[in-house]
Amino acid sequence: MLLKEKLSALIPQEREALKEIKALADKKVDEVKCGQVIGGMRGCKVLVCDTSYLDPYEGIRFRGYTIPEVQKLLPKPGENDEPYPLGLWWLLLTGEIPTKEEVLSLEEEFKKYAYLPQYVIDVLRAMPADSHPMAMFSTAIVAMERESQFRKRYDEGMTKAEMWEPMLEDSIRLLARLPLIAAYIYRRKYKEDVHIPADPNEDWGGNFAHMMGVENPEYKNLMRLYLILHSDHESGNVSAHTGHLVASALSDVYYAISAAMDGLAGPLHGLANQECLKWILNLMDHFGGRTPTKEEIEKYAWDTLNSGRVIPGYGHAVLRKTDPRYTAQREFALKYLPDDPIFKTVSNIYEVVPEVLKQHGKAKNPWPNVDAHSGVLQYYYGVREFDFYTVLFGVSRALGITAQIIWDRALGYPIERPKSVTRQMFKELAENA
Ligand code: AMX
Repeated sequence: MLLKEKLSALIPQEREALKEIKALADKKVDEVKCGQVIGGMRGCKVLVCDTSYLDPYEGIRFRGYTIPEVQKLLPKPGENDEPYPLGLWWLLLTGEIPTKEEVLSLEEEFKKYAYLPQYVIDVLRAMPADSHPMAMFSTAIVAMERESQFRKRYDEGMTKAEMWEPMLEDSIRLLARLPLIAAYIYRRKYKEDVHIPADPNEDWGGNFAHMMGVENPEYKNLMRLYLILHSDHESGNVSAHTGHLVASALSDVYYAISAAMDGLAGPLHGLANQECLKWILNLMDHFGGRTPTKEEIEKYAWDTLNSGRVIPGYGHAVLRKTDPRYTAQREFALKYLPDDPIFKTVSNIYEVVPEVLKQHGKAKNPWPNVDAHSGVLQYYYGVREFDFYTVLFGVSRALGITAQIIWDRALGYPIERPKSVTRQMFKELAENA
């Protein structure tokens, strides 16, 4: 496999490079303030992640490339299409923009494992009809743990240096199936349990759109874009950090990704896309279904804040400007659905809410994040079941987390184990500092 060959060549160099950092073991890299610990470790430099970096004012760069650069440089199925999401996975793993041939080799590899075993279907069907799609998604992933090559090789006594190989194998097998699992959940829950077989001629992203049942080339493009945008956001966010933490105990990819999905399912993280479209549609309903004026939006935003709720899709723990993932989706909307009334509402909200949040004076970042825009695009193409939106996010986020934890094993990072002290000890430490 071309990707494995590439990684086999890269890993020894990167292990050597890590030795230079290890030699600096006694050097200070950060000072941690009391407020940071009590405040969810915000801003503490305690994680290392090479797949992407999130600059507060510039937004995400995947291996140094901005979103517009990735859109321009990664190979595409056709001239006017968005890139292959698996090209992004190649980039995250290797740091290099792949050739089309390299991406197609990965597409072929994925196709070998792109089937849904009956036992996974049975597990999903055994879950009560009102189970949240994220609970179903996470359960299906962990159910497949029995197939882990990593666990098998661990039981056979593989060395630490070999661990990245079965991690890569497990990741490919899992990622190959995620769109099938997600589409199965979608069609079981919302489309009368009628399922659409995979199309062997489609790429990983286009096939996902096809199996969801939206036969529209624009939606396939949107799906490719979506899968790229939500993939990786360095490693401190809840889902990526969970994946890294769980994998650090040498739990395999299935355990790590299932746990990561449980974190993504929180309303302050990935579930915000579901909450966000709900907020927008409630706002429109409140004004008789029409696009409300900016004054009306302003009043509605204040009502939300005054009732003690957050405005979903706005704010971010790291970002301090409009999320470039929001901007990329806005550009897609401007191209394909400029006159859609919900998109117009999203645009008006963008003009009003940052000012409201500034006046409110609490949120450190009044600008929109990725979730403020993703729902309207799905809704436009007919995917209107809000509680499914986080599953779409999850399929994409698994690209980033698997890339991160394959490298965790390649570099032999240890089990994560920070120190905790009692609240009293912590107070004394701060008072005596
Ligand atoms: N609306 C109202 N209040 C907000 C707000 C918003 N959109 N964003 C932040 N605040 C409030 C916080 O609740 C907090 O209030 P508190 O002091 O009473 O607890 C205060 O502003 C300070 O918060 P912060 O330091 O600016 O943000 P944070 O790092 O603690 O949290 C986030 C970041 C994203 C959880 C928060 O901005 C939020 O709740 N946003 C809405 C939900 C959302 O869009 N989540 C998606 C994030 C992206 C993702 O992971 N998918």
